Amino acid sequence: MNRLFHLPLSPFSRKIRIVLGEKKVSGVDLVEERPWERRMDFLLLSPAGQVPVLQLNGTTLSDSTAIFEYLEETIPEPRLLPRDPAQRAEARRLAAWFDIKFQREVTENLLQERVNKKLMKSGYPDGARIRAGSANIKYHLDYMGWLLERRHWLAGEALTIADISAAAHLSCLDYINDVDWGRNAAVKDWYARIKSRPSFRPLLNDTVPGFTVPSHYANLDF
Ligand SMILES: N[C@@H](CCC(=O)N[C@@H](CS)C(=O)NCC(=O)O)C(=O)O
Repeated sequence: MNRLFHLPLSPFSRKIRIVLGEKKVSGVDLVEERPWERRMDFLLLSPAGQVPVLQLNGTTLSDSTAIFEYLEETIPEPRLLPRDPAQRAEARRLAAWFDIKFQREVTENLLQERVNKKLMKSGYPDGARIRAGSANIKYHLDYMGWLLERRHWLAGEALTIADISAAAHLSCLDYINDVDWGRNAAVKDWYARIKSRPSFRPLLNDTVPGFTVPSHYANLDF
């Protein structure tokens, strides 16, 4: 049985859902896993206790970058890493930018405080962290804008894992209305292009009880 253990508002889970969609892998059941419950059967699959975990054709994979690399190697088309080594390095640099730097400076501050704490029933949002996340996201959107005024996609002329990682994070933050799309026209145009891809659309139907999405969230033209 092919399964993806995920959480609807987990950027790393969304990243793998988009990759599976781009590579046209069908027949993967989505299983919602609340990692903080530390379910023993889940820990046996994922010693880190984190989503996503992908079970595909008898192989169990965890860590979104390891999963992505596995899928890129076993299902090479369409490519999500460029053929040229320098361009490939650029795509990996920017994917890591979002998975590590953006995650630490923005996603952890906003999503953790506004959503996860509520789901985990682990206290009240920390205003200082929310202010830090709200301030930091501006610099990241400006940097994305700078790139997208020079390139069609974040790492060059083709869609890569960098765009997928970035969009996975931003879509979670958009769910809680924490993205100012008016800040940069090139970023808004880029996100509208990603949003309308068939691989992305299923994500926009996710709902998390207790959180109301802004009206533009699932609107493909904003
Ligand atoms: N480096 C990991 C990060 C995964 C991650 O942080 N997952 C979060 C949800 S977005 C999680 O499961 N957190 C629970 C925990 O760390 O206990 C990846 O790329 O898959």
